[in-house]
Amino acid sequence: MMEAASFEALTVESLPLRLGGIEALALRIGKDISSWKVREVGDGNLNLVFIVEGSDGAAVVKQALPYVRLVGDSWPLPLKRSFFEYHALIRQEARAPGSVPEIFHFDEGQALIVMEYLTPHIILRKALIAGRELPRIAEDLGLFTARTLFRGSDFHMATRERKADLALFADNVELCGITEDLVFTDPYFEAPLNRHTSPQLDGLVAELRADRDLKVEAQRLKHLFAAKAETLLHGDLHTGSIMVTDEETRVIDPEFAFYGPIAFDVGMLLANFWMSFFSQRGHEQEESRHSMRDYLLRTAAETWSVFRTEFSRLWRTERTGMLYHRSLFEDRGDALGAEQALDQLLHDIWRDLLGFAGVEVHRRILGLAHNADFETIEDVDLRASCEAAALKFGRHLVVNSRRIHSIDEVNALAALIEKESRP
Ligand code: SR1
Ligand code: MG
Repeated sequence: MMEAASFEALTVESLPLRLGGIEALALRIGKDISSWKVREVGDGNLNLVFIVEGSDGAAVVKQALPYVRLVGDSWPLPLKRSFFEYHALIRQEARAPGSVPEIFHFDEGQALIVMEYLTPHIILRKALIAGRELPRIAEDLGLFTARTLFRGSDFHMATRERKADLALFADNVELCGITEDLVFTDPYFEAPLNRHTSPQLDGLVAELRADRDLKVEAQRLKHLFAAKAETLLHGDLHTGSIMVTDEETRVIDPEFAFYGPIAFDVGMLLANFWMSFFSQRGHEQEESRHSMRDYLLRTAAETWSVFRTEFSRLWRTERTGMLYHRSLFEDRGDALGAEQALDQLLHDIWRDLLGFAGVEVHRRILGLAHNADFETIEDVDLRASCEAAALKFGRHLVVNSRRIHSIDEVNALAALIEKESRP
């Protein structure tokens, strides 16, 4: 039996020779490896990402490293995350066709995925920082979340198949562990790798860490995240995991995929729109971001509305799994019963997504992994003022999730807190 080659990280120099024999890649970009141009462009927290251009085209090679790139080899991380990413991408393509990059090749031993080079797409977070109003994202992301989350659940899948997937993704322990610690726990105490804009935020940070209601609710959310294996999540659906043009939206990077609550992906996504909203004041030196702020609130509202509509459509037309079986409702002439169950389910998702959104806002300002929306605001006092407003908003979402009834209410609250934070 042939020995599997042991893992070796690619470099710009070694890539053509090492990957030149992969037919799927050579077919896409050209066989003459001497003409391949390779750039390493990874700016995320974990992996290597190369763009490889040849005479006939280009492709992306993403390779996991055996440690957290952001921190270094003191924090080991299994290469197997690449396996989960590959399997999640395949399922997302099947459940929401056209929403993810095309996969050309996967090498489990080398933890690398060769995929479509998306051009002229840019990372959504960067577009929002630049003040671009992307016309399609609410519709595309509302559909993406509804379709992947509904079709990966026991509302739709055959239970044997879903349980097999549950078992497959249950092994993504370390990546889940990152979320469990970084999102739900570390922001709420002085964890060693935490940082925040100091001294400007010191007082507010101390207040939040002493806030019993906030901590209890954050732990309820962590419990939900760990125990409610409801559907296959993307697991890290922030605006850095989305690539856009005015015409198209693609979702990338599902290496955190595992079975968890539907509300988690939706909440994380909306949180990133709201963080972008609060950060806009830090980017408006040259031009007003008034219209951008309106656009972001509108986007959050439209994403949620598209999600609800599509999820409801799938509930009525594709509810083929073992939960809320039609034999109890439609088949007995009780379509209203199925509608009542749908209402209740959407209500639960709504409540929980508010909480998940709130903790996501907190962890991006108080924890290890910050986001460029705030980080690129050079004036530290201005940045702190934007962050403080977002922190207060996040606290309100987490603690009052039971008492907030509509996305218009949330957006009105965001607008009010943002306005009051102005000098
Ligand atoms: C140590 S990894 C930090 C963060 O980067 C990823 O994109 C996830 O959001 C994770 O929480
Ligand atoms: Mg990522």
